[in-house]
Amino acid sequence: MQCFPSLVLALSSLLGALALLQLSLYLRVPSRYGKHEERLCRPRGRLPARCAWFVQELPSFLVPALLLALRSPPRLEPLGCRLLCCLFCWHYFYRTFIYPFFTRGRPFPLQLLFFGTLFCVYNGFLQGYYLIYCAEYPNDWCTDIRFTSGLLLFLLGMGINIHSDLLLRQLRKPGEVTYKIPQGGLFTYVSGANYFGEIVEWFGFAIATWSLPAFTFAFFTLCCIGPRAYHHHRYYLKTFTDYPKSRKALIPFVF
Ligand code: NDX
Repeated sequence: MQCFPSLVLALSSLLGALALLQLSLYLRVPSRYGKHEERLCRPRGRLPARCAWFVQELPSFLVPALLLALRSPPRLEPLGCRLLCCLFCWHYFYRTFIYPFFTRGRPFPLQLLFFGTLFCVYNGFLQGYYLIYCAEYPNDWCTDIRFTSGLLLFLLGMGINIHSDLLLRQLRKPGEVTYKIPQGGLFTYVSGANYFGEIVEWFGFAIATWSLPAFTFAFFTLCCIGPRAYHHHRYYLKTFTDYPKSRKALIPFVF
């Protein structure tokens, strides 16, 4: 396989278009899973959350890993390039092999699982293909301000995301499916603390890679889970009369 810049451009543009479609579809009505799924008790058409998240996220880890293994002779020089590919795989290792096995979430709708899996194949290919076959970085990229600041943001975002997912999980005992008011960590300031972390993470990745595919993916993430944070916030305000009034939806003190 070789690098086709026009393929990267086409796939990134399509991802950008999907982000806008996503925004227009889910700004007014949330995507129908988790607390926004109305028909909760029908097990048909749903997969247990553990299984669903594993299946859905696996391609985001597997596709870049396969591309890396198939690359002959191995490239990934300089060090900056190798590190960036590892960051992407590291996030999806967590999301595929760790997150699903601890989740206490409700069963996930099969239809969304299908589209989610397709999305992960698509994005895993785009990010992996670009980093492994196309990206060119100078040898001193690791000391470039874009790499270092992006890496810091990525790590900060990932830390917030993992910590917030943990706080959400601790709200339930095993087998429980009720919703409670999240407390602690960044939930003190926003209802979508896990989403805020994930968005910071992918914008950090985009800055560190300084690439069109990564910026488009960060934009997609914002359009996908930004509106969802807003809908979570509205849900909490509607459901809990004692919900903290100073808490924002997604961005601390701002929105
Ligand atoms: N999966 C990313 N679009 C998505 C699945 C849905 O990783 O057709 C995007 C991802 C997919 C989406 C994915 C892509 C676009 C799709 C969409 C479906 C339709 C859409 C395919 C792939 C589509 C077009 C048209 C463009 C093609 O019971 P429960 O499950 O609610 O329990 C929850 C629990 N919890 C609570 N427990 C007690 N009390 C409370 N108050 C609670 N609040 C929540 O915590 C869950 O078990 C858990 C987390 O819930 P929630 O709702 O806060 O997060 P969730 O949305 O489930 O995300 C989980 C993690 C989170 O860290 C988030 O940052 C990350 O995954 N994520 C999620 C979505 C996308 C994404 C990251 C990204 O874009 N980077």
